[in-house]
Amino acid sequence: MSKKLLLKDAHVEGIRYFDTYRKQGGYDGLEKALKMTSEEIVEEVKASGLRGRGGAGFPTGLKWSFLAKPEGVPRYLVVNADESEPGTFKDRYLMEFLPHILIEGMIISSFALGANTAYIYIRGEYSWIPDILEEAIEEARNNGFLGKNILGTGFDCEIYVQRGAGAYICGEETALLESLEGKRGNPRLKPPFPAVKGLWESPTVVNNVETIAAVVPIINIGAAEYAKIGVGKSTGTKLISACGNINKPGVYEIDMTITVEEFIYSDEYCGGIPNGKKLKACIPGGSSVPILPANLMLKTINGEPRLMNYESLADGGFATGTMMGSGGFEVLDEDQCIVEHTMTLARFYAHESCGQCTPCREGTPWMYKILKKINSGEGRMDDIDLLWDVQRKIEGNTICPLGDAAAWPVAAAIRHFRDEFEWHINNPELAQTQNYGLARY
Ligand code: L3W
Ligand code: SF4
Repeated sequence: MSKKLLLKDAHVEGIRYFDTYRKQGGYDGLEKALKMTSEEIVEEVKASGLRGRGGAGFPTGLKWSFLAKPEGVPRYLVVNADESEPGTFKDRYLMEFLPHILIEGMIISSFALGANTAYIYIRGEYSWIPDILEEAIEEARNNGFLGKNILGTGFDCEIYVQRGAGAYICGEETALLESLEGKRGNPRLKPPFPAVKGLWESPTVVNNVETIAAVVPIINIGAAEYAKIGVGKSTGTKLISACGNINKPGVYEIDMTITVEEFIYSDEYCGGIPNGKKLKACIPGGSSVPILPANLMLKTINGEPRLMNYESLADGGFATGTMMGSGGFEVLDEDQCIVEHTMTLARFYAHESCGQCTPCREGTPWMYKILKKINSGEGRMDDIDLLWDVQRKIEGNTICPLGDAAAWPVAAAIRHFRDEFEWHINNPELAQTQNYGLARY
């Protein structure tokens, strides 16, 4: 059974509220942290090996140590709660059921970074969650953990919740900052990174909800204990939101030593595939990461069992591997059509492109158009090569990662499931009326 750090009290009735959270040991971590120096906390987070849980997996302690500290300039902590990646809903779970672990993590992190103001930027569609967060903030303040002179230490901290308006691009950290400043959420060119020039041109750390929540157990159990969980550079626990053709969709906390096979088939996690269907493919890290067919998903190219962690999922590069991403784990059974699925994703990215860069603005709708044509049985063989060519011209040629995120799923679908594209072209009448996965019967 995986060790639980973030969700250990998720089953406790009333854990959403301060009194219950406190009874379970909540805010002990903050009390401990306030007796440390900010440098000691940063060192602890570095030593824990914690990596950003939003998608990129960047080392959190390293990011914190990049924070510029010019005299007389405020610093900010911004929590990225714009969880919009299709298949990803683990931050929603944390905020809805355990809001205080996020608030506690934010206060510890703000203290470590020397920030007196912190923001939670939350996606607009999570319309019921800001009230939950506001209530938790109020409770923390009423109990002396937030506001002026926290626990008599002289440290002041305020947390504000800002709602987004439903744009996926605002999950990109610099678009988020633009939006938080009241502007249209267009990504900025990096560098400068937010750690140097972020919110209102001040040094800013932007971290995902789960990343900041993980700071609480790191302080509670200590970096050394935290780093013992997991394997290699995948330390600690990871939340995975599981969906698609599985018996038990939901949010699971794993230690990153379990195999993909165990995650899909064990009753502790996804509980297998309904109706005894076969596994066809998985997208393990949110819609932006490459899809992998079952054989490569369960075993690496060297025949080793594939593990649910950053290194193992990426083993083999994009030729035979994928990415941990945001931990949005989607399972596709043998009845699914990869062309249709890829088309749906392409439509999403085309809709969400902000339009600043030509390859993304023009390329994403073009990919959708080609996929739609192939899916509806109107494609030609050279459309597959055209689609490959368009995605190649987007990848690496844009301001922000949305371009790559749109290109990778298309590339992986062609790389691993070219036969399905060809089937649609060779069987136009069937393709017009039937789903590929079902048509094979
Ligand atoms: C200072 C340097 N800071 C890097 C910081 C940078 C950022 C972090 C990672 O995209 C991915 C994307 C999605 N000085 C620095 C530095 N940093 N060098 O490190 O940066 P980066 O550019 O690698 O990634 P990113 O822009 O944060 C995130 C993928 O995640 N994704 C998830 C998307 C959606 C969600 C969601 O719904 N929750 O996360 C899934 O794969 O495609 O590739 O903070 O500033 N020298
Ligand atoms: Fe906008 Fe796409 Fe360019 Fe990102 S890659 S800045 S979403 S046009």
